[in-house]
Amino acid sequence: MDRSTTTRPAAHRAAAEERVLRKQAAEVLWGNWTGTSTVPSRALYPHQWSWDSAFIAIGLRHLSPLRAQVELETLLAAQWGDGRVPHIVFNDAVPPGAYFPGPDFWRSTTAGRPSGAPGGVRTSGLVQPPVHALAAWLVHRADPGLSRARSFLARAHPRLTAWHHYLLSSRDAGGAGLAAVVHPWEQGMDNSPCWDGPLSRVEPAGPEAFRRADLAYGAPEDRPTDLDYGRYVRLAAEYRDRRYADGRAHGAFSVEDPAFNALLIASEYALARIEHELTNTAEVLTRDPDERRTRARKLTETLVARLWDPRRELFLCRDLRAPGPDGELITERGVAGLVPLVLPALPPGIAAALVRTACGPHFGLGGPARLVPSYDLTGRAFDPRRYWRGPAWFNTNWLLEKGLRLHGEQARADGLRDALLDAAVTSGFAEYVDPYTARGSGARGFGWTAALALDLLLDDGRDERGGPGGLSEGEVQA
Ligand code: 2M8
Repeated sequence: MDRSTTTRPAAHRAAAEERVLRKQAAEVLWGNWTGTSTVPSRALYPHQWSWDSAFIAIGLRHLSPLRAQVELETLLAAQWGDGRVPHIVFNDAVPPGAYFPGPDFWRSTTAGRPSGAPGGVRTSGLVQPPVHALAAWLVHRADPGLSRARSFLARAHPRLTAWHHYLLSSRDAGGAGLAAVVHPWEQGMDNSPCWDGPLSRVEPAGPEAFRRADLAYGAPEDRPTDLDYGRYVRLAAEYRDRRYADGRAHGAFSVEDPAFNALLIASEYALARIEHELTNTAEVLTRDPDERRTRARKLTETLVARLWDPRRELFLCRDLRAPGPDGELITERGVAGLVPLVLPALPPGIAAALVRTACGPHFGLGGPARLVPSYDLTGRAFDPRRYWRGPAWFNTNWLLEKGLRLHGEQARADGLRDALLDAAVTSGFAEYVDPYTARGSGARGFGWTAALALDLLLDDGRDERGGPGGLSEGEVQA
């Protein structure tokens, strides 16, 4: 595969259509802006979510680099003393009960105190995939002058470093060097069939333990079930009651996930770029950025050693609580297993195998599926409507578009880009869509759908000297 090709997608979309898309996406982002951050959806998710904010900042940078910086700064200001970046930062102006589980459930200011939860803002105690260093780098690149004037990177850097350190130390539950998640909400693909096995060991909390707010806005057949919620609540309450202590022995759910770890590695490369920029401009003295790049390459090797399944030609999740010294690989095929395509140091044979899998019967790219589904089209649990059990999502497809481009698959990337832009507009910037028909489900006016559509439209490829979208290993000169 030719990694040096960096052509831009064919400009066959009419300029007028692009103007409309841009205007509509901007309206979504302005409408979801609260003054300091962006909600994923005004109705369904009325607070700030961690990986949503990272993806949103990546799109927002094209409209307002300042707001994109503030978006990430607001999130990072809620970081805990142990380095974790919480998965939700609550807005106290939102009525209690508008979202479940709210701040009274998480009790971050009391139960989170031993782990250094902040006193001035209420948060959840879980985390989400670490897309933030990648977002910070791309936001910086959108307006380096503004970024330097505000010392954006210099202020973000220690927080991003502490965040990655937390994941690679406190969360290394498997002892092999990868980060483990302790709850499906942490990995972000909440009801993926990949979790059915590990969750079956969790005794669900009774219906009296929770009052779902999501069903007021979403159709029940598009959302997780009550049984799922019972298990989510049990796991989260137990973590809270352990005062959010991490450790190998704790918790009924402990999984090494390929997407979570691939995003951590992609963000390590971004952190190396950030450190290079900070050293160049003498804003701060940092460690040698090459050390971090070497670590990212080693982590890629570990990811392959721990999670690659050569037979399925896909990365799998490792269930650390399954019997055996190292747990067991979960044999379900989820889109998380394709996400390592974003990694520049992936062995070429594995990258080629991932492309085959994406385009084969299980994910249907370039064939029956318009967009890559969240789960195996032929899988026993496939459902084209139900949340992360089949529908196509814009963030995972955006990542795959970048990964395809990174590994020289320009034509496939162009096709996916066009399909994403079409689906974003025709679905009213839906939260997720049927992978075959692109019919929208879930929230409309969804933050990362609008942001990533904008990015696909407006990314001018400035980071493509070394590789697409800031995902390469190479140097990017300031
Ligand atoms: C969904 O998750 C939240 C819990 O964090 C929920 O269902 O209430 C997931 O799609 C997650 O990936 C996303 O970050 C969040 C907000 O968009 O919603």
